[in-house]
Amino acid sequence: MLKLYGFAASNYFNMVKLALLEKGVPFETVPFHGCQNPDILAVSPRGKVPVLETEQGFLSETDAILDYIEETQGGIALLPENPFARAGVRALAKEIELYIELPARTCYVEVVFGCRPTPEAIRLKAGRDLLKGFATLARHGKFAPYVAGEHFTLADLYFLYSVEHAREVGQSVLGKDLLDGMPEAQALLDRLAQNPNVQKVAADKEAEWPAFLARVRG
Ligand SMILES: N[C@@H](CCC(=O)N[C@@H](CS)C(=O)NCC(=O)O)C(=O)O
Repeated sequence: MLKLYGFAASNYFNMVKLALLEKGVPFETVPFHGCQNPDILAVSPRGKVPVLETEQGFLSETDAILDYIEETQGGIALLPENPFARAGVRALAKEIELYIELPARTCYVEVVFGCRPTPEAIRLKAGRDLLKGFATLARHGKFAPYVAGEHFTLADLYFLYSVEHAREVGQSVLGKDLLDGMPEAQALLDRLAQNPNVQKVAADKEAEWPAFLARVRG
């Protein structure tokens, strides 16, 4: 059986977890925190979460893991059949990762974890990058009703698990809600919040959040 290593407070872990739940693929979770200890690096070369253990060995990097699951497991497809449409979904997911999740992450320590302040130059860059990232999503996302159109895809996983903290960062560094002017995106978040698997992932995250914060702050 597949084993998913990570922790419920991790947004990347939750992307893979929701993919497995939506597809109905059986899996076990293994508690695992990213760091630079040799035993962790033996499993995850950059010391990051999530990791998927398969019969053939360990896989890291969320996009590679999601592609592996898509290619090897049954259940609902999270990528379209048509190669051009598949590439379009991957482009949307990559844009959300590179231009929304990663710039927001530079301010997580202050804004999401409530630890030390972020240097001003990094806050300014995060704000500039996030404005461009959300403008990209507004331009490219279809939200009809899902990010890439009619069907739930990998782009929705990146959207759902990147936007919440990115909005918190936007509020802190720009003093605005980055989804203002994107009512279809908010409607999609509301729709996804009704999904029982999304609710399960959220409940697991909420249950783990206090211990995770204590760990990060310690
Ligand atoms: N590029 C990685 C990013 C994963 C990532 O940043 N995971 C975080 C937790 S949400 C982590 O492991 N952080 C630990 C660290 O950076 O040391 C992926 O796509 O899986």
